[in-house]
Amino acid sequence: MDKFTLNLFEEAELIQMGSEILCTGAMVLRGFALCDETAIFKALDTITIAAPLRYMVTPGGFRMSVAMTNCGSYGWVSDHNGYRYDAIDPNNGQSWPNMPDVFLHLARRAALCAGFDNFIPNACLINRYEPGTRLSLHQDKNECDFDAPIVSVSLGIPAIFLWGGLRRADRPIRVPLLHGDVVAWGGAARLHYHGVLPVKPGYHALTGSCRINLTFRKAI
Ligand code: MD6
Ligand code: FE
Repeated sequence: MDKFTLNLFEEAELIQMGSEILCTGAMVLRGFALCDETAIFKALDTITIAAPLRYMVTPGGFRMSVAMTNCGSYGWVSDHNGYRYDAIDPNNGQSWPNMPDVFLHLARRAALCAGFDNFIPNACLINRYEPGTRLSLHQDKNECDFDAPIVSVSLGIPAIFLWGGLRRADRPIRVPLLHGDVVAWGGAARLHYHGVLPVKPGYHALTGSCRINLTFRKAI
C-alpha cells in the first residue's frame, strides 16, 4: 500500500462515525471493520479449520478462559514455559495459517487512520470470548518493537474495553466496543494498560453468543 494521508472527506467520515481519541496515540475507529465483515468471517472459517481455537494454559498452569488461535508469520502462545511468539502452532507442528489480505489491509488502514504509517503486522491473535469471559488489565509487551502499534478489531457481541494508563494503578476509562469497532494504539500509548470487562450474554448473527477479537502486532 502506498503511503497516503487522509483527505478531508475521509477525516470527516471518521468523525461522523463517532471515532474518538482515547489519549495521545490511541483511537477508537467506530464501525471501521464493517465494510469487510463478510470477507473477514470467510477468512476466519478457513483459519480456524487449519488452526482451531483452543484454550491455552498460563505459565502458572491455569487454563485461559479466552479461546485463541493465530494467523500470520508468528502466533502468540502460552504454556508452562511462559508467553511468547512462535512461528509454529504447537497443536500440529505446522506454520500458522497465512494472514489473509483482508486482515492485513484492514490493520494497515486502521493504523494509518490512527496516525501510524506503514504498519506491517506479522502476527494476528484471534480471541474468542464467551459470556462471562474477561481479560484482566495488562500491557502488550511480548513484542520486540514497541515502535509498531497494536490494532484490535471487535466482532460479534459487545464488550466494555478498559483503557488505563502507563501504571497499573491508573484508573481505566470504560469504552463500549461494538461489532466492527477498531481500537489502535501506539507511540506514547503503546504500553498503556488495557483489558476487557466480563462479556455480557448476547447474540450476534455472525458470531452467535460470542465476541471475537483480532489483534494485529509486529511480533518480531
Ligand atoms: C480486546 N484484547 O479484546 C483487547 N491483548 O478488545 C487485548 O488487549 C489482548 O485480546 C493481548 C492478548 C490478547 C488480547
Ligand atoms: Fe492486550
